[in-house]
Amino acid sequence: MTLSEKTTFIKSTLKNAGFTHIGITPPVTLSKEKEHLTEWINNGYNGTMKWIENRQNERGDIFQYFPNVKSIISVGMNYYTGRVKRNSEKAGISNYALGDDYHEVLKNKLYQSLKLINDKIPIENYRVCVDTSPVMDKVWAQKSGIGWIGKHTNIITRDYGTWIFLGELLVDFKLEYDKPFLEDLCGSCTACIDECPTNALIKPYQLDSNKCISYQTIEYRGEFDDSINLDEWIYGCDICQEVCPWNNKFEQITNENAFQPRVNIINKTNNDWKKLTPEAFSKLMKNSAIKRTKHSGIQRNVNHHLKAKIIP
Ligand code: B12
Ligand code: SF4
Ligand code: SF4
Repeated sequence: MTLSEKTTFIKSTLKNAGFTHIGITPPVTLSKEKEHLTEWINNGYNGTMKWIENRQNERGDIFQYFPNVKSIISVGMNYYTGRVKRNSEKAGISNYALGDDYHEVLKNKLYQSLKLINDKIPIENYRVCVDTSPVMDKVWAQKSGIGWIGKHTNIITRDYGTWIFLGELLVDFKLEYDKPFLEDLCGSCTACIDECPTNALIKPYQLDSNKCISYQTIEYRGEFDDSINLDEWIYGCDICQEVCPWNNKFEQITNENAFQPRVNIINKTNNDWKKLTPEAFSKLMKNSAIKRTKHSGIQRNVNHHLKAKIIP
C-alpha cells in the first residue's frame, strides 16, 4: 500500500466508525504550548488537579509518552444534543455528560477501528488516547487541522462548533499529514469571557480552573464555602460554549445513540437528586461520566444550590 492509500484507508475506517473529524499530524516537540502549560501550573491554575503536574513532562513532550510515535491521528466526535434546560428547581448537567461516558464510547470506536485497520496495515505499536492520557488533546487537534483553540480555551470547528470530544490514535509509522488550523477565527469577539458567571477566563485563552464551575462541580473534592457560585449547574458548565457565536451558527444535533440524554438524568429536580441513595446513584450512573464526582460530589453540589436558595 502506498502512503496515500494507507492514509485514505485509515481515515475512511475512522469515519465509518462515526468520527466527525479526523486529521493527521507529525509529532513535534512542543515549545510554546509547553511553556503555557508550565506557566499555567506555576500559577496554580490547575487547582487540586495534581494529576496534570504529575505527568507534566509527558504532556509537554509526546516523545516522552510514546518515543516511537511517527503520526498523531487526531479524532473528534460531535456530541451535542440541544441546550441544557435549567432553572432554580432543576440545576443543569452539562451536555457532555447526559449520555454514555464519552471515554468509553470513543475508546471503543478507536479499538474497533484499529482491528479493521490491522487487517490491511499491521499495527504493532500504538497508543489510544481519550482525555485521560498525558497528551494535550486540543493542541494536536489544532495541529492536525480540526479547528482552532478559542478564547474559552476549547477547540472550535468550522462545521460543528465546539461540541466535539477529542481523542488520538498514535502510531509508529508515517502517513500523509494534514495542514494545521492556523487561523484564529475569534476575531474581536469576547462573549465567552464576558458571560462566564465566575470570571474564570482571566484573559483570552487562559482559564483559572479554581474559578471554573466545571472544575468546582466535577474535579474539586471537599466542601464549598459560601462564596462559591455554581450558577445553575450541578455537573459541568456549558455557558462559554452556549454563548459562542460559532456554536450558535454551526452546532448540529448528534445522531450518535450513545450520547442521547438519559431521561432519568435530565428529568431530575434538585430535590430528586437530594433524595437519591448511594445505591440508586451507582445504578443510574453505570457507564456515565457523572460517576466521576461520586454520590457525595453530586450531593455536595445540590446542597450548595438548596442552601443558596435559603440564604437571600
Ligand atoms: C484539565 C482539563 C479541564 C480543566 C481545565 C480546563 C483547561 N482549559 O485546561 C477543567 C476541569 C476546568 C475542564 C473543563 C472543561 N472541559 Co476539560 N479537559 C481537561 C484536560 C484533561 C486537559 C487540558 C489541559 O491540558 N489543560 C492545560 C492548559 C495549560 O491548557 P489550556 O488551558 O487549554 O491552554 C492552552 C491554550 O489556551 C493556550 N494558552 C494558555 N495560556 C496562554 C497564554 C497566552 C498568552 C496564549 C496566547 C495562549 C495560552 O496554550 C495552552 C496550550 O495550548 C483535557 C483533555 C486532554 N487530555 O487534553 C480536557 C478537555 C479540554 N475538556 C473538554 C471539555 C469538553 C471540557 C468542558 C467543556 C466540560 C464542561 N462542559 O463542563 C469544560 C470547559 C471549560 C473551559 N472553558 O475550558 C474537552 C474539550 C473539547 C474541545 N472541543 O476542545 C477535552 C479536550 C476533553 C476531550 N478529550 O474531549 N477541563
Ligand atoms: S465552563 Fe462555565 S465557569 Fe468555566 S469558563 Fe466556561 S463559562 Fe466559565
Ligand atoms: S465566544 Fe467569541 S471569543 Fe469566545 S471562543 Fe467563541 S468566538 Fe472566540
